[in-house]
Amino acid sequence: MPAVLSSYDKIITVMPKNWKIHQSQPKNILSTLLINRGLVSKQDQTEFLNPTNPAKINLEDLKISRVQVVKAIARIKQALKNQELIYIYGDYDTDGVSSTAILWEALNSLGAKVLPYIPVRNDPIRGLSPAGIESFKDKPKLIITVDNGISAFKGCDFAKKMGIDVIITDHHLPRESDRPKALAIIHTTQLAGAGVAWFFGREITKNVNSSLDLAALGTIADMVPLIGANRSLAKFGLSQLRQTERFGLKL
Ligand SMILES: [Mn+2]
Repeated sequence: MPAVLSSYDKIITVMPKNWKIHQSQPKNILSTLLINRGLVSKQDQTEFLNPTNPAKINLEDLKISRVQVVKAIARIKQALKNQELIYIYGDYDTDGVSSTAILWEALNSLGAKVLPYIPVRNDPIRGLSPAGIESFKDKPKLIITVDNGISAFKGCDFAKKMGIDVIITDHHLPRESDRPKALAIIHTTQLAGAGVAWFFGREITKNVNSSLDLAALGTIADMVPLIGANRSLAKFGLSQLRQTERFGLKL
């Protein structure tokens, strides 16, 4: 016995044992486990065990506005045609870096002039900001935020003043009921930033297989609940991750 009880020991010593045993048929352990996770209906249980291929999930199911996606794609097509410089404005955590890579690859595959921007860790400014925009090496015509931007009022206003259009893609809860003045806002709280970027990338390129590995990485690292579309991205993305040719992700 240690001389001093650790806090864990104290908890287990003090805590009364109060086991709640769920009723279960001996043969139906799977059903019991699913119900304990809140998956009661047959449909929820089937979806949990056999997630839908993300290629088949509609934007409407994710509460992503198709009107905003169409508007954003029209602006991207214009940028492609005129070879305008585009910056993907990301974040430095795993979700932010994965999101940035997903959209950079999508646009690069179409021949866009596109650069990634990841803020420096410990920089007090995180998310689209005037200081971030000013630190760009070259002035872009279009900024696409990933995993940030839904509350970037100052960043959007500054970009506008500089003659730069902004497309926001984000999954964070908005801090205010107002939205920043951006050209288009692609937003849902149902996914991680990488999930939002993946579905937007799918709409831009019509390629349903690329970067699923990165979408899974961001989704899992951001610790969003692994149900619904997140589960789909995790399942299909993990199997792609096993065969990835990405140097940094190869085991
Ligand atoms: Mn995130």
